[in-house]
Amino acid sequence: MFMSSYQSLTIDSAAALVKKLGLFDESESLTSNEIGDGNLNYVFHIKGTDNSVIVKQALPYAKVVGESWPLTLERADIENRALRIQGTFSPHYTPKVYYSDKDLAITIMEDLSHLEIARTGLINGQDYPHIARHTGEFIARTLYGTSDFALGPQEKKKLQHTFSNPELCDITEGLVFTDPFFDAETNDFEEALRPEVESLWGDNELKLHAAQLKRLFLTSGDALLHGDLHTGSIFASETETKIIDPEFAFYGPFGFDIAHFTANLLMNALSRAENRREPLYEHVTTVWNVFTQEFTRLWQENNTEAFADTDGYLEWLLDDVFKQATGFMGLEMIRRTIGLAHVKDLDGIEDDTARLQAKRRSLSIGAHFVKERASYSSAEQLVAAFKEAVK
Ligand code: SR1
Ligand code: MG
Repeated sequence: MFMSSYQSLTIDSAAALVKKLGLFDESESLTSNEIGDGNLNYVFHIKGTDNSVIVKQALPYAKVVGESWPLTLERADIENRALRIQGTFSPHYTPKVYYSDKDLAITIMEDLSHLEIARTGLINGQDYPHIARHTGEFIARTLYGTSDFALGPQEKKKLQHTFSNPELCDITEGLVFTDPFFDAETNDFEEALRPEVESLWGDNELKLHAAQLKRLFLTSGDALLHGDLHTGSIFASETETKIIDPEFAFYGPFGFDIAHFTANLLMNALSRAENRREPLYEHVTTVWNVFTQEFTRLWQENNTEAFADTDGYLEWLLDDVFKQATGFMGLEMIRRTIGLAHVKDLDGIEDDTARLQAKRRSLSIGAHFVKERASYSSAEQLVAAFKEAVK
C-alpha cells in the first residue's frame, strides 16, 4: 500500500514539493541540501528568504547497511503520528509537524538547524545545562500521558493498537537485546576486544539477565515510548531542547527511554577527561529526579486508576521502573560498544589505548548494571558506582 506512489526525493524534487504544498512562494529561490547523518533516512534542509523547513523521507532500506536490509516505509507514518502525540503532551520539546504523506513516507517539520545534535555537541565539549531537565519532563509527560493511568485501559489499548511497529521493534530486539550476546553477524567490534567479547558470550548469568530484560521489552505495554532516545535524537542549545526521530515509537516499558538517554550520557563521560565528567553525572541525576517529580505530579493530578491513592503503589512503580531502566541502560552500553550501531563518543577517541580502555569500561559497567539492577534505587547510587568503576 505504501509502495504504489513512493519515489525517493532528490534535493530538487524536495524543493519543488514544498513549493507545491504552498509552504514557500512559487517565485522564491530556495536552497536545498541533504543533511541526514542518521542510519535510516534522507533529511533535506530547505531554506527560502525568511523561512526554512526540514523534509524527512524514510528509505525502503536501512541506510546504515544498504539495500540488502529492506525496511518498512510505514515507519514514516509512525514517526509522524508519534510526533503529533508527543507535541500535545510536550510541545516545547517536540518539533512542529507541518505536513506528512504516507505514500511518499515523508514528514515536513520545523527546521531546528539553529540547534545542534546533542551527541555532536557533547563530544565537542558542550554541556547543555538544561538538557536533562527538559528530557526528564519530555519523557515523564509523553509516557504518563499515553499510559493506562492517564488514558484509562480502553483508550490506551486503542492507541496501543495503532503503534505495534513490528519491524522497528525487531531491529531493537535484535541489535540491543540479542545479537551482542551471541556470535552474530551484525556485531562489530575491534579485534583487541575479542577476549572481553568472548567472555561476555560465555557469561550465562549475564545472558539470563539480558533474556529477562528482553522479555520486558517484548511484553510490557506501559506507554508510547520514543523508542530510540539516545543523544543523537536530541537537538539542543544552551537554552533549548527538541526530541526528534520517534520512528521506533511503540508501547513498551516505562524505563526504556530514560535508560537510553542516561546510557549515552555515561558513554560520553567515558570519552571525557575525568575533570570534564561532572556535568554528565549531574545530567544523570537531574533527568531521574525531574522524571520522578513530573510523573508524580501528573499521577496526582489526573489518574484513572482505582488504586492510585493506595499507599506505596506509586513508590513501588517508580522503583520498579528505576531497576528496569538500570538494566536497559547497561544493555545499551554493551550494544553501542560491540553491536552494529556504535557511538561516535567512543569510536571517535583517537588514541588506541584510551579508546580501548573506554570500550572495556563500557562493557564491564554495562554488564554490571544489567546483572545488579535490582540493587539500585537512585541515580546517585548509579553515578557513585560509575565513578568508582572509572577511578
Ligand atoms: C539499523 S538501525 C541501527 C540503529 O540506529 C537507530 O538509531 C537505532 O538505535 C538502531 O538500533
Ligand atoms: Mg534515529
